[in-house]
Amino acid sequence: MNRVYLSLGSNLSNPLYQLSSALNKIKKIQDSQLIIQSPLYYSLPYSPIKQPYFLNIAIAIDTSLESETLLDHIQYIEKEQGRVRQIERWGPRTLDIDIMLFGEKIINTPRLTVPHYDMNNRAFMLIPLLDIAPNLYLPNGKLLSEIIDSFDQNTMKSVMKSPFLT
Ligand code: A4P
Ligand code: MG
Repeated sequence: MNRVYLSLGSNLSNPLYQLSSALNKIKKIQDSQLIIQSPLYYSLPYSPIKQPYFLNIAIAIDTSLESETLLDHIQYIEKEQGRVRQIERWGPRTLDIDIMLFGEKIINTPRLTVPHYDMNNRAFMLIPLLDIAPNLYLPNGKLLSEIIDSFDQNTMKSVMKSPFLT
């Protein structure tokens, strides 16, 4: 059994609906159990491209699935609800589910890089993660809260707790 931390984000097609629907599907993944979910956060897009703000959440699940089997499940969920049909073409994805951490494992396969390759720079991933795992050490031996302490003020301000209940 591994404790897995997932990051969910959406900035299109009713993000609140996208996240709650994804959570309901994650709860039904076989051999897995949802342990805890963070509050919901608004976050400014971490991207050079202008786009709407995101809603982000972090969750912990316990799973006895192999990492790539779990990835199959989350990609199926993304596919089911993650794209909106626009006129004559598929629009941008409305749901991102990333595996931040998979137990203590370090994974580098063609399909999977864990820990997530850029999570240490992403306040929208780490701040919700801190809510659900305040004493977490990352596989590089660093304490999560210490990484967040080193963020500058602008990075911190890019992520705000949402008043929506989840
Ligand atoms: N893959 C490898 N490692 C992982 C992992 N740890 N978890 C592979 C999940 N997937 C992983 O993913 C492409 C491939 O990565 C998958 O097929 C899988 O095998 P993708 O999600 O289709 O790629 P993408 O999202 O188009 O690109 P990328 O680089 O993953 O985008 P990011 O980096 O995830 O950025 N700003 C805010 N505020 N909030 C957000 O949620 N999200 C993004 C997406 C950008 N800015 C954001 C947010
Ligand atoms: Mg992604």
